[in-house]
Amino acid sequence: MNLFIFFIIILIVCERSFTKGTLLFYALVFFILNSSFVWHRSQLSYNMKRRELIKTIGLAGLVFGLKKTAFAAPSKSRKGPIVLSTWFNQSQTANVAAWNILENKGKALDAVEAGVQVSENDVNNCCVGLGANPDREGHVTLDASIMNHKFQIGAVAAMERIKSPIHVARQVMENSPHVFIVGKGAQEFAVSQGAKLEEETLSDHAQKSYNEWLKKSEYKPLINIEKNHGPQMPMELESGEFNHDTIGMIAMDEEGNLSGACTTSGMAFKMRGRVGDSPVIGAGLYVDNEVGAATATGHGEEVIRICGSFLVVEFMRQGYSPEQACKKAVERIQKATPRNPKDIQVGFIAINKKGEYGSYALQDGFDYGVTELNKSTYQVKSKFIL
Ligand code: SD4
Repeated sequence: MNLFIFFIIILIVCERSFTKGTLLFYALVFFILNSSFVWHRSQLSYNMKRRELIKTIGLAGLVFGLKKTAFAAPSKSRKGPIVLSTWFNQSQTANVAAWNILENKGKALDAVEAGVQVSENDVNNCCVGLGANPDREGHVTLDASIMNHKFQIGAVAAMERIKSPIHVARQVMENSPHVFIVGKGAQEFAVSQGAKLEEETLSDHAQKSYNEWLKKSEYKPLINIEKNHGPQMPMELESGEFNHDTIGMIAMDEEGNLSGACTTSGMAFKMRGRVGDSPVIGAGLYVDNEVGAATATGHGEEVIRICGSFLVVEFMRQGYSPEQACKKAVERIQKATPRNPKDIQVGFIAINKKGEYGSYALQDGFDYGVTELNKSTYQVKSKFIL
């Protein structure tokens, strides 16, 4: 068999996925090797000497090695570490916790976990952690997911009385043979990992909102906490602080590795057992370390419908910028939803491997916070399509 055809077959067997770039690369390797072979054949009257053969194979090996280094190794971030998270008011404190880790050359995974834990620990947060609004039967049920740069994932859903669902999600990822544990099982797993089973009480603001909600018992998620307020999602707390929503955080560390975390109490006054997008890998969160990361906030049913965060990452893989990728995913929701798009809100944030980031929302009002080198956390108001 022609040596070079054999060599190309070996390359193809070694490499399972093909992008346009990969195919072009193989074409180039084949061209170089084949030209070299033809030249040798003419020079050596079809009798290739062993020494020349070794040289040619060496050259091919070198090219193959260079290809692996250039395309597959995690590239170093050009911008240094960066972290972004949904809803600026949460980002201001959450990103700081993440940044403390990133600026000390810590890992993106540790940063996003520590970052979103700030919101989980904030008893005044309407929508994250045990202080958040309950379901329609008065139970606070929490969802969370985490993903690192090696496609390792962990998630919990509908978990009650455990303070840090993101930490349990990480323990599912690292200490269990599974990737997703829900309900009572998630709670038991958390306790087995050392978590304290907290009292089942509502925070003062959640109790007040719930009492208010019980008067009508209507399930009507508000499209945008930034523009609307009421018993389902009080915009302003008694302290004067503004309430915000699910926190999704994505980060790139000094090494250029990406990770993400997402944690929420879900939609206030949801049906018992309802799970949204936040703990569903591919919906509320996705990370592909060769491409980028994305996370979502808003009506989880709509994000799940289109595998939202995965879709954003796939659009970035196709070459779209983070903002364009988010926009295309939001447009997909607009097209796919059986509801009136004006009645729902969804927002995505995304970052690519170069450290470029962006967002898009269905409606006005979504914002997020970004923290990077030599800059304090700044607000970015998302563009929107309606
Ligand atoms: C959910 N996506 O459970 C979450 C809630 C949220 O803005 O993000 N609200 O559907």
